[in-house]
This record gives sequence, structure tokens and C-alpha cells, in this order.
Amino acid sequence: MLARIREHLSRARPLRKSGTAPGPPPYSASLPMLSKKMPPDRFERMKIVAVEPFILHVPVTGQEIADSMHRLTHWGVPGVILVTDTGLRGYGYSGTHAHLPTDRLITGFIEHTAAPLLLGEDPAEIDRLWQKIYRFPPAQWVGRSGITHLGLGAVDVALWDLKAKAAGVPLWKLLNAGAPAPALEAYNTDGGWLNLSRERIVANAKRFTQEEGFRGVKLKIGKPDPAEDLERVAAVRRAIGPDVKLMVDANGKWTLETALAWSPRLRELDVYWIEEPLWYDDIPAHAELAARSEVPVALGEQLYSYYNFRDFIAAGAVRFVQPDVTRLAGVTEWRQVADLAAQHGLPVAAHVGDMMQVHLHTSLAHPACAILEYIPWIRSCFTEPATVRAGTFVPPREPGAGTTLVPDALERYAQPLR
Ligand code: 0YR
Ligand code: MG
Repeated sequence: MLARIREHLSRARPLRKSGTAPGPPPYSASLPMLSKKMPPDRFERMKIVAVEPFILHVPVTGQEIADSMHRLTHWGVPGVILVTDTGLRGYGYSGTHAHLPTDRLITGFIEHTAAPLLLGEDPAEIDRLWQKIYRFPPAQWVGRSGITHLGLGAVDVALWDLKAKAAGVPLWKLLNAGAPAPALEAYNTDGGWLNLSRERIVANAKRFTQEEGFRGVKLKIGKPDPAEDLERVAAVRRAIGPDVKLMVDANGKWTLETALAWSPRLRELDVYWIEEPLWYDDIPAHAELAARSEVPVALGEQLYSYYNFRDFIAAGAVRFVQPDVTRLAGVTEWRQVADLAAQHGLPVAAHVGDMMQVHLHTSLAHPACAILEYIPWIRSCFTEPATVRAGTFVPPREPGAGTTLVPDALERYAQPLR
């Protein structure tokens, strides 16, 4: 398997180095020949000729990180390479906690259920292929969220990667039809983990904001005693001063009572949002908190479908909407959610289960997005890693969705598929 992926990678077209002017789209040089020599079909459709799943496990910063619900040493990247008859390859993946048995359920879905539905198809027809997999009756019966949806998300991202590569543009340009990219602010999550000491999270927040240019940081909360959370948040606020955005994230740990009791203190510390304060599915409780607390509620990283978001938004249960292409089924469903949020005047701040590579594109292209989370764990895996300069994301230049892997990533991090 690994040898096959390596072979595909080595045959892949060389990518332009970032920093050089974007070159012509892959086909444009040959277009004048279209009517004369080449059969029109050669240009009108690409064909998917192989579907190659992969799983990467990439170490997180430090030995281990924790939030109130999870503890992990590696980020999981189960994904797929869609190989086409044109030589273009589309890369897509999901994001997990690097648990190999469940990662294999995702790649198993891709390999055994999605692949037969994709082979021979034209990857440009994204909506039709999305529906073909989503509504495939045996998949629908066991899916519509969870494993099958994560698998569909990886496929969808790979399809968008191909579409942008075929057009010769970075995905953000394809999605916003070439308008200039707006400034997209970065906030750093990777220093505020719950397993780090108070001294450590204070030092990290200072470094991010005073040396590295970040204008926002996020802290995990959800210690057994919320008073300890508040002390940590207060210490960081003192260290970074009043002008830096400070978010907190309970990852679903608190009860409504706890959140109502402590949110006035969070408000005093000028907390920008409280993320996933309560159990993920509880719409009425979030709606009540949103109505009674002055700290805006952010959520979405645990919501699998457009309909989940629709119901939270309709109930007034969320302010900062946090869709994720790796939890929703890809760019296709992410954009539906972002559009819905925009229609309701709600800001979108994507959660980055993809570790920023795809969300950088979708966020640059969407008017509801002004800010994006920064976690650098898997940057070394990509030909053009998401990059922050002076607190702002650098708009990518390579054609595609930002998902193209360097061969080294597979050599270093690939796990056996079975
Ligand atoms: C660990 N970001 C999050 C980490 C992160 C999680 O599960 O991935 O804390 O996804 O909540 O906002
Ligand atoms: Mg979160």
C-alpha cells in the first residue's frame, strides 16, 4: 500500500513553489488544440481511476495534550488520494485522535463503499458524487453522521482539491471567484491545554502574543473545580493585557448551572467566547445559556450535519458558528453551514480538524469568516503548510485545497491500513 502511494506521489506533477506567480492552469496550454487534434472528451472530463486510502499519525506539540474530554499524543489523519487519468491527484482527509481501529473504519468506508461509487466518475461533478455516496442506501442506513460522514468528508475535500488543481488556482480563489483575500486573523490554541500548568499556559500566551504576533489565544477549561479554571484564565488575561482576544473552551464538560454561575466572571475577564460549554447535543440548554449569559457561545466542532447547525441557529443557541470540513462532509456541507450562518448575521470561526489546511481556503473565501484557529501539529505533512505572519494567515498560492502531502509525510507517519 505504502509503496503504491509513494509511486503515485513520485509520478505526481511537480508543484510550483509558493512565492512564485501562479502558472497557467494545467490544460490551458493545450486548449488551442482542442478542436483539432484531441477528442473533446479528453478536456471535458477527468476520470477517477484509483482511490488510495491512507492513515497518518502525527505527534502533537510536546508529549501529550488534553482538554476536558480528551487526551492525545498524536493527531490522526485518515484520508484518500483520488487518482485521475489526467495525472492530477486529489488529496482529502479527516481528523481524529489517532486511534488506529477507528481510523481504519473511516478508510474502510472509503475503500469498500465510496471507492466503487467513485471509480470511472468525473470528479468535477462534486454535488452529484456527494449525493451518490451520501444517499447510497446501505451507507445512509448506517450513516448520515459519524464514520461514514467523516469518510465522505475526506472524499469531498479530495474532489475540491482536484477541482482547484484542474482550474490551476488555490481553492480559496475558486470559491470566491478571484476576489482579493481578506485578512484572516489567527488565534492560537496550542498553548492553553488543560494538562499544562498555569505557569506554562501563561508563558505560552505571552510568547504567542508578545513575540509571535498572535492577537488571540484560546484556553481549555473544565478542571474538576471551575474556580481553578477561572484562576488560570485570570492569570493569562493579566499576562496578555486587555487588547488580545481570549477564548475559553470547555469541550462539552460544564452543566448549565456551572456555566450560568461562572459566566459573569468570564465576562469580567473579557472572554471573547465560551466554546462548547455544555454537552454537544443539548440545544435548549445552549439556548438558555446564550440568552442569559453575556459571553457569546461558540460551537460546532461536534455537529455532523447542516441540519444540526440549522436547529442550533434557529433556537438562538449559538453565536460563533464553528463548522469543520472533517466533521461535516467536506467543503460542500461546510459552505452550506457558513452561508446559513451568514444569512442569520452570525460570525463563522471554523474549527480546524484538518489542522487549518482546508479551512484556510474556505475561510478566506467566505464573508462570514474573520478569524481562524491555529494548531500547527501536522504542518510538516504538506507541500504548502498553513502559515501565520504578524497574526494573520498568509493566503496560499499553490493550486488545490492545501491538502497535497509531501512524500516524507507518508514515509514518516503512515500506519498500516489493515
Ligand atoms: C483535542 N479545538 C478543540 C483537540 C480541539 C480539541 O481533542 O483536538 O481540544 O479539537 O476543541 O477547539
Ligand atoms: Mg473546541
